[in-house]
Amino acid sequence: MLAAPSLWGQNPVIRDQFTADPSARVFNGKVYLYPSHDILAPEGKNLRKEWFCMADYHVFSSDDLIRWTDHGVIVSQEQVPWVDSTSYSMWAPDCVERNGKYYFYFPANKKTQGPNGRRGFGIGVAVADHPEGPYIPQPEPIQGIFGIDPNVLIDKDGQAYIYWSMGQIFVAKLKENMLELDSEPLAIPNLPNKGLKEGPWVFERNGIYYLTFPHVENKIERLEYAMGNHPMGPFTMTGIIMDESPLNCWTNHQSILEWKGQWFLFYHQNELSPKFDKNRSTCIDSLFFNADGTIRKVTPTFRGVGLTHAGDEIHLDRYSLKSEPGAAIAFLDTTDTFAGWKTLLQSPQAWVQYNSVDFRAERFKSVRVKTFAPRGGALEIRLDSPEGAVIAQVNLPAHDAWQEWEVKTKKVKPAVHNLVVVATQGNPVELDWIKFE
Ligand code: FUB
Repeated sequence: MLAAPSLWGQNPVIRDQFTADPSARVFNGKVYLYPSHDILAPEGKNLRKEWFCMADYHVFSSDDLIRWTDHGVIVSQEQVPWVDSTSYSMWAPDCVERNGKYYFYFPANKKTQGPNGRRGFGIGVAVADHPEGPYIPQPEPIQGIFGIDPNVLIDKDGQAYIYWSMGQIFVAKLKENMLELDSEPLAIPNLPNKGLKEGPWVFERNGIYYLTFPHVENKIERLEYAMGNHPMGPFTMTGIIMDESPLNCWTNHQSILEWKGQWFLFYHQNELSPKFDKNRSTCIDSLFFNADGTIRKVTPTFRGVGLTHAGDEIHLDRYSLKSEPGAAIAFLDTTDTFAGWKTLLQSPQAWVQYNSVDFRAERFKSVRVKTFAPRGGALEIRLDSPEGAVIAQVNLPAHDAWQEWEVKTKKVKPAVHNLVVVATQGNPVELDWIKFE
């Protein structure tokens, strides 16, 4: 059974569970997201409380990058014969399609010891007829791989390559059956020697092969890339795709895809778990190339990608811009971060701007606003910029519980607009959302 779709189009994109290491793929015109599923270590299982804990994988799909449907669990540690089901080690996966079959690659701790006496990580494959499953796991992991973070590229000539990491980044050819190696693993040379490298994601654009990966150049991971002319390299280190997390999340992990003419970077942050960076959430931002094929650095945003329909709840805490100082965000409920955030307009003329709101489909007559303002206050809603036309004014009598207010709006040209909400009085106002009706 499908879970109810989540409707955000803002970062993070999934808000009812933690989703890390997002591998995004386009299958049959839709975007499918195969992340790992962070949880808190369950009690009584002899697990490290401060470490990664992952028991299964969900798959999500979207046809607009805004509405995501959770198709539920596709593979769990209990279901795979070779996986140590007490290890909670189902780390970063990937999925590719070949000849109508879907191959889901995932790392996990093995039950049995390898030739080096270590249990360690193997990489398994589960196969399905549809991107959302059901997936049938192979009885054994891929022979010849000891590592994590599988990523598969099927090149234009049909040859498939698998990349993974274990200290270094490795590549090998895959056989036509997508289940066995067809060459000895090659440790990819000329990447930084110092600092952890993991999470390879390779894609091709205009004949250039991009090897992207998280790397600890300083204290925590940042996203870097190298460019080459062949899936097996040689690659030349080229630059940084995303700097270290402003929230100090130790890991990051990326996938990059083109969809409907735009390139996107999928990555993760710990914004829904600021105190524990092993509970991470998928974010999406647009990615652009320079004329010479190099990648422009991506700055993480709250706003994310896609339009927000004016008739939906517009959560301005995922703002595009804000006044400094005077505007801030905070969790609605610090004991339940999945409930999201509120916007705090704390001084006169404090404002937040939220870009790309779609007014094209309907004529709206009023706007509904949910606020908390114990001393009362006043808001103005302006169009396109902080100095833009005022389309609504909301006077707020003092109220000490969250309350909704509805006021008439001026006519809004049916187009995509940026919205700005300004506190026009000195009293602090907390804002949950606004929506047009
Ligand atoms: O999610 C567990 C590990 O953290 C992944 O396998 C790495 O890429 C890092 O994101």
